[in-house]
Amino acid sequence: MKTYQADQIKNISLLGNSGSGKTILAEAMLFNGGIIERRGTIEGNNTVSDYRPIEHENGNSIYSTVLYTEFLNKKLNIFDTPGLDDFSGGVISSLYASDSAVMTINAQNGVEVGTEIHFRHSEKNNKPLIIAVNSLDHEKANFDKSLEMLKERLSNNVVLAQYPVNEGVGFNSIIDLIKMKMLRYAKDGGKAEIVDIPADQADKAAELHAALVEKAAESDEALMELFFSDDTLSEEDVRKGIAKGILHRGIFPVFCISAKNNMGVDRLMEFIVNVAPSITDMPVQVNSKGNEVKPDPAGPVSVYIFKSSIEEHIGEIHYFRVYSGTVTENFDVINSNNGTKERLSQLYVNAGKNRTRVPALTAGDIGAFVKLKNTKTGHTLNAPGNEWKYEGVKYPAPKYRTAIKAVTESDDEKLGEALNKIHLEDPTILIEYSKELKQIIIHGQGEYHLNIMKWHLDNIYKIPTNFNPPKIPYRETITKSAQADYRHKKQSGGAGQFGEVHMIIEPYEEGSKEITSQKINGKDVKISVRDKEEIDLPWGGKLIYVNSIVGGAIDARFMPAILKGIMEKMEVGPLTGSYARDIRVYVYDGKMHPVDSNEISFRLAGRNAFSQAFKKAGPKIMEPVYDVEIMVPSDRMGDVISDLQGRRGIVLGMSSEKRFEVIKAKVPLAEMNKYSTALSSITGGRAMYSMKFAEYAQVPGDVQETVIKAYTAEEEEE
Ligand SMILES: Nc1nc2c(ncn2[C@@H]2O[C@H](COP(=O)(O)OP(=O)(O)O)[C@@H](O)[C@H]2O)c(=O)[nH]1
Ligand SMILES: [Mg+2]
Repeated sequence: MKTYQADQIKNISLLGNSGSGKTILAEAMLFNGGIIERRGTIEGNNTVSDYRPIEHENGNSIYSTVLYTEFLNKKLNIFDTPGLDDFSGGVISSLYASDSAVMTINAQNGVEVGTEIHFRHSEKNNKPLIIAVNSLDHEKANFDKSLEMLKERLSNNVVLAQYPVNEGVGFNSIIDLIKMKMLRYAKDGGKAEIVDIPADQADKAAELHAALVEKAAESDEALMELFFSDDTLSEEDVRKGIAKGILHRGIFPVFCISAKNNMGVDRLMEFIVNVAPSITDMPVQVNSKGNEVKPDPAGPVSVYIFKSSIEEHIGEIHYFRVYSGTVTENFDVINSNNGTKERLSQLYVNAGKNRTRVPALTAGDIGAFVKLKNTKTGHTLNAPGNEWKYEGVKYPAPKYRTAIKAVTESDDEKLGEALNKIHLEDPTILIEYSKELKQIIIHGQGEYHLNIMKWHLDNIYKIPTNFNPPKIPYRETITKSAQADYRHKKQSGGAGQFGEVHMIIEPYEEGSKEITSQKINGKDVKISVRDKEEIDLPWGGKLIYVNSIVGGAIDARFMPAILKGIMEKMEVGPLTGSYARDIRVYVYDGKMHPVDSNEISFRLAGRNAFSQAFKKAGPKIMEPVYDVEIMVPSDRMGDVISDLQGRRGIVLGMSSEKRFEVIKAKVPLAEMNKYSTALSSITGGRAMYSMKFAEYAQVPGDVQETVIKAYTAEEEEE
């Protein structure tokens, strides 16, 4: 394969609802480029893109696949993405590595849930978008309806670049409004015969052409002036106008295809290679030092790894995008993320699992490395001397959790290794070994997402596992002040132990002031602050440790031992054994023994005094509360809100954003179990949401009772 230069390379993501024909379109594109000799089918489980066992099992793309093809002396790098929102990680990393996207629409259904969701991803990533209405050969194809939905549900900037002459069974002709010609295809598609527009289509074509020309003119002032004076534009100027309009999402041109019959695909590819942006048209990449990294083939080598996968017999494959320079084999680079040296021993371009070795790849291109030692997704490799990094792919925060356990304990280690591999291939699956909850918690994007993960554990790694309800990381705190004394004394032979601690504890809040006196046993006791330690607890919240000892009742050297004792109890709250937080402790009095006092004695006295005081101080359970943001079509807003209220959620606000209502709420984590599944069933899958930890808040009395009961029952079981 020849080495392509930046402006000859087009990186495109295929977006669209599941079943809209992305994978089949990719297949046709590879065929038209001569990369494959025959086109596979979904039913035959032999497409280049859906090559993984799980994809054959499901008849659906699960991961994004990197493919390439060559057309008209240009290179197209294609990212075939999964349509289901649970797998949006693959969509987001693909968009990151592309310069534009093609959205396939199933002409039977028009705009679907996944269309809206993917459109939104393209919007967030600010990538130009071309629309391909597919399956025009289907008996139920409805182009006009699809177009109407596109304009209504996606954008007013949707404009026809083509329309079908004879949609439905026998579909073979398209009017091209840029060329102002008709494209006619033979039965098995391929290359169009280009003929004049027939008389009966002339008026319609002229009218739609005018609309396209006007839209193209809108994208550029000079073109607009030209358009006003001449009332039309040359084909060249229309192309220029469209290119500009596409670039800033002012135009979403609509093309017509039957991916299955390979019709319209050649023209779509021609448009992509000639008009869609390449890296040189897009905003210049900026590295973490704020410097522009120009896509210069002679510049220093800098590549970003946007995706990794593990293939049988090969191991890890790392897919990269070249930001600067020309990568060649046997080149030595430095991984900027961990400082290690890597040798790029082999360089590939991929079409699914098929790899072709290439001598060089230049800025703007996409390729793959194998046999790297210490490199992972998200890392940057640079020519020695440069320590560039990039902002990188921003994966969605996890929003679905489950606990997982190997059925047989002896599989634990194997399970850990398998989970690491799964995370490497899919960074939206996060693994947390929670010491606190004594569970392995898997975080993902939805129930289906984690079920697919389990399928891999069962069938590929052969590790039987169970999913269990994940525990909630509760916290404990106190609601009022309390006092306790404790004397630890042991004098049975040998060296004795003696320590006595008097303490007051109270709830702590950011900015609250220390007390100056306290009534103890009917007497006002003055409390002064001699020394103070503010401890940021590893599990969140604070412990303020105040030394208020007067008259040397306890030596300062014993204070750390007392704190140690308190911390031991902070780790296992008295109600549910959860971590405690937000407490201020005053040690104001005590007693020492000239011989028997030592650290152990004070640690134990501190621990027990704290434990007793805690129980008297109105202990309360706190739970994690999340900020939840939900985007929902207006007609489902009421249902979503009442469901949130059933989850003890507090709606903080609502606002309208393009095409959606946005609901912001605070909801306890304990009530978010299986939320993605519930939300999907309330809205027919048309809502999206994200969640982020907000704060710990005290649980209501009835919930506290239930939680304590559950904890006690579990303790008894153990
Ligand atoms: N009739 C017809 N069916 C198509 C066409 N393109 C794809 N399909 C079928 O639609 C189904 C989904 O296609 P696929 O490429 O997997 O869609 P994806 O989920 O978007 O990747 C498969 O059964 C395809 O054979 C087309 O142009 N016409
Ligand atoms: Mg697919």
